[in-house]
Amino acid sequence: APPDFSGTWNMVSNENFDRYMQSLGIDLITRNLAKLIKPQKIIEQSGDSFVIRTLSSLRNYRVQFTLGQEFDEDTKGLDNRKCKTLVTLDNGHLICVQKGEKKNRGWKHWINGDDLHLELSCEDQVCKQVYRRVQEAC
Ligand code: VL7
Repeated sequence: APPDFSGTWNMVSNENFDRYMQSLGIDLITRNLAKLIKPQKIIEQSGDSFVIRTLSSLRNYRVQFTLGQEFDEDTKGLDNRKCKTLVTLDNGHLICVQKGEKKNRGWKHWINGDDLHLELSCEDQVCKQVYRRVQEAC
């Protein structure tokens, strides 16, 4: 069965985030603030439809999509670019391609136990993040 990404997930590790942000042209002051935060992901999945919220004290970002349907993404509050974005599910991996000004841009999510993995790519940089599931009260 395909995984259910739904839930609340807290960041536990973040590798190469600074160079990923540099590849997106994020200024030094913003990068230094962004490196200090540990965002939370809130994912709502129902069938092929997703809402992913990335929440932090510095910025919030929300993206909504249906698998296999390309859409216009505006990375407002992040690097403020427009992309043609497509997300697909391949062997339990949620794979996003963000076509636009930046080459080789996208991200991948997958689940391993209680961990949600995220690889963010832009140009020649890959940022590797891990989030841990927040257990809800019974
Ligand atoms: C994108 C941000 C750096 C600006 C603030 C940093 C605060 C918290 O694309 C992303 O997630 C996907 C997959 O889950 C769904 O949209 C997260 C975060 C990387 C790049 C830009 C620095 C300013 C980040 C919103």
